[in-house]
Amino acid sequence: MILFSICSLLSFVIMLAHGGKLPDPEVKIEVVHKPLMCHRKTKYGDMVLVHYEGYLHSNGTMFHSSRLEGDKNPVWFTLGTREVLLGWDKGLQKMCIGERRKLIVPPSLAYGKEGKGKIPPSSTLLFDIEVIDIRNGPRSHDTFQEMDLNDDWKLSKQEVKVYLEKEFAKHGYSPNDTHNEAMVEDIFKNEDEDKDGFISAREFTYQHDEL
Ligand SMILES: *[C@@H]1O[C@H](CO)[C@@H](O)[C@H](O)[C@H]1NC(C)=O
Ligand SMILES: *[C@@H]1O[C@H](CO)[C@@H](O)[C@H](O)[C@H]1NC(C)=O
Ligand SMILES: [Ca+2]
Ligand SMILES: [Ca+2]
Repeated sequence: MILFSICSLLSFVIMLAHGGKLPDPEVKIEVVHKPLMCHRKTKYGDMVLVHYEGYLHSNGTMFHSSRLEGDKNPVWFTLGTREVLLGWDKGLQKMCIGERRKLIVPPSLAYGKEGKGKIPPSSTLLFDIEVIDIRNGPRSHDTFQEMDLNDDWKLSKQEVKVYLEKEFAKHGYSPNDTHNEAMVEDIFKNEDEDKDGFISAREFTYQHDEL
């Protein structure tokens, strides 16, 4: 009992010491389920496949469910690139395949003061999210290393071609050299900015603005 009150006194004092400045808005994360086996964890730039439900935190109204709405398929997104809500980018790091989390996302990391569609202005949201699959993002460091066969930190046309051939084969397309070579030329036209005949790591990871 005495220990308990000392602890709560301590945390009260710590709270006072932090008083004055408001902490950055944070996502509250609750791990609902974590699988025993975990071969890889989500990280910046990964493509992540999820099923999710979204609720208004105020009264629990569900505003979206990937399991019940649309084509009922899970959805892919790229983590950490603001393709989705900031609350997701922050709250879905280091997750295993099969892991489920509840996120409580403040409005500033969701739809803000304006709200959107079914979501009223300044809404705190609750998401229930399950990770179904994780893949290397198209521009990830891992993808670059996989493509860079001789580890010289740049991609030759040959390396890009080999990668394309592998990718096409993986998806069941019959090999077509003419087509692949045309694609490689096209890729280099766009990505090899300094025209030295190689795609550097910097050129590769740079996100080109869509025109
Ligand atoms: C929950 O809140 C939203 C937004 O304020 C409102 O539109 C909805 O009717 C509420 N639902 C219930 C069950 O109270
Ligand atoms: C290979 O690709 C070229 C160029 O895209 C196309 O014209 C040709 O029909 C393709 N050949 C085969 C066998 O699919
Ligand atoms: Ca190389
Ligand atoms: Ca280059």
